[in-house]
Amino acid sequence: MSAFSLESIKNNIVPHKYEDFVYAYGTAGFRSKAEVLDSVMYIVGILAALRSKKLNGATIGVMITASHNPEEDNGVKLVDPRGEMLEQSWEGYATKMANAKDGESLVQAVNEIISAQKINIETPASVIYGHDTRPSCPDLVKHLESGLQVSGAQAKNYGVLTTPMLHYLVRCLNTAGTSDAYGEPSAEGYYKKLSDAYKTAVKGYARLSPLTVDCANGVGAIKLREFIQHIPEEILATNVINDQTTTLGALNKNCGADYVKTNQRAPPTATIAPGDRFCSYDGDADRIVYYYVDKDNVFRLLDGDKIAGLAAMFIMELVNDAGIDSVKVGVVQTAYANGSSTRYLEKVLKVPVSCVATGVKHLHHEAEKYDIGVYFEANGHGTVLFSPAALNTIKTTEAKTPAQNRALQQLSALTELINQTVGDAISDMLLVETILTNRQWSLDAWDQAYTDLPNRLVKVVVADRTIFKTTNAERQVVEPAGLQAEIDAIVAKYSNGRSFVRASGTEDAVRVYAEAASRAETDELAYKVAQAVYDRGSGVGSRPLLQ
Ligand code: 16G
Ligand code: MG
Repeated sequence: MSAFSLESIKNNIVPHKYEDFVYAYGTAGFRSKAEVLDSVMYIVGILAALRSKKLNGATIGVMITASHNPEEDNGVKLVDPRGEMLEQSWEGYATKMANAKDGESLVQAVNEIISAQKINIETPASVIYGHDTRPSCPDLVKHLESGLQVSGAQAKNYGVLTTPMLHYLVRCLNTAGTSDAYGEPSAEGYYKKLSDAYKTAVKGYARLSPLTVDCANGVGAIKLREFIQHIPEEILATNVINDQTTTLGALNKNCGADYVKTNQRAPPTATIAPGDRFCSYDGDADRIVYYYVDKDNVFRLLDGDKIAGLAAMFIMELVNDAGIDSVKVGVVQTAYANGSSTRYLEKVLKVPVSCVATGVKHLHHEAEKYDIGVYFEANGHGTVLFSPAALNTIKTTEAKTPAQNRALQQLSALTELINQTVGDAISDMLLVETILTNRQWSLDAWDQAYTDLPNRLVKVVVADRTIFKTTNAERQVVEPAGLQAEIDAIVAKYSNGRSFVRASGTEDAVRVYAEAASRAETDELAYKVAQAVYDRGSGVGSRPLLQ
């Protein structure tokens, strides 16, 4: 291991592929075509080392993935010591460093961070990293390693991982040997923690019919196969499909959670009949949706909103049965949550619901405000967080009846089963399977909680999406001026109408969401709002591009 050296940082800079390409650390880190990311990997290595030094040598994680994006894309994001996303105030540093085009300006950017953050560069740095199955990963890893090398970081490559496993490892390493130890910092440790908890949580209940898991031809296939070695088939039966992790071009192609959610249909590779149980992961296995076909062979999606409703319902009942009513449950959603789901949570479950801006980090932070915070985006990103106080109550309450004892044990198992660092497809799948097994419910039975309002998501390509500014958790537009009034006037004409617009954080487009009482009304509402966005956005071409 070498020492931190500004001279080396300058001399080893990786040139930018294109002169005019502008990099930005966005909702999911840096993400774009893999071919432009070499220079970014190098600076991420340096940034991760600086972040570790700033936090007294705590281990920082780096994950190389572009999630549900096509195979030719890639991306990279940093993971903070407790397994959360990189603190937002550092995103600007990442962007600044990534756009430094020569050694001099990179060193200047590094020096600015060191002085603004009062970093002692003598402090040791520790960084771990992992990547998904994309063919571009090995080369990108080399550039990352070069950045870690010039920063003198102690680094460890964990190889191919799901994103949530990397988050898990970071938390384990940083809590090892403390009273807060999260687990064994290895893939085995992760499998063991989750599988042991699952066995406890379903003990005494009959196993459900097999679950088919579409792994998007990504890393989830490899890791799920390893994981299920830890659970006997009499306890959990799975059937893995879309597991072609070495077939070029297969990743996320016509499969995976994003395909299913966006197209509202099963992947063409899935043969699905009434009574069958299916779920889909995305390319890095941090997101999941369930689905089935009803008796008339109509496709039914059980998305992140449905998972949130199921989890909140089950956990609230356990809290009640455990006699620990002081522990308050809350749910966090975004504006994309179906209106019916919000109504179900508020009116039927009577659980407090908060709405925050899109992006896991926003939901995660809001969920931390509850004793037990359930958070899910409609697209299937989400988890359940237990506060230290809630954990303590669950662990220390003495049961007075067998029923109370059982509820406390179940809650305790859930605290181990549910990934506390970030949404995790494998862990979320086990959560859903636990609840359905405890209830002996089919997917159809779960789906009865409420009926989704018809909804439509459209994309409008405009000249400059950054002029669209929102407030109130993205539910209202403040700029361009006048647009919100126009949307309000359009929405007012539709029964149960709701619509909002926001600039995408991952694509160059403005997204329009609409829902209303009927499919026809929903489509008309979406189209009218999209037209209004297009007119204000000095649109590209002659018509709004709806996708
Ligand atoms: C990213 C976010 C996801 C969000 C999506 C929105 C993370 C890990 N991922 O994938 O939470 O739903 O962006 O995309 O935060 P959009 O801004 O293009 O609509
Ligand atoms: Mg993902």
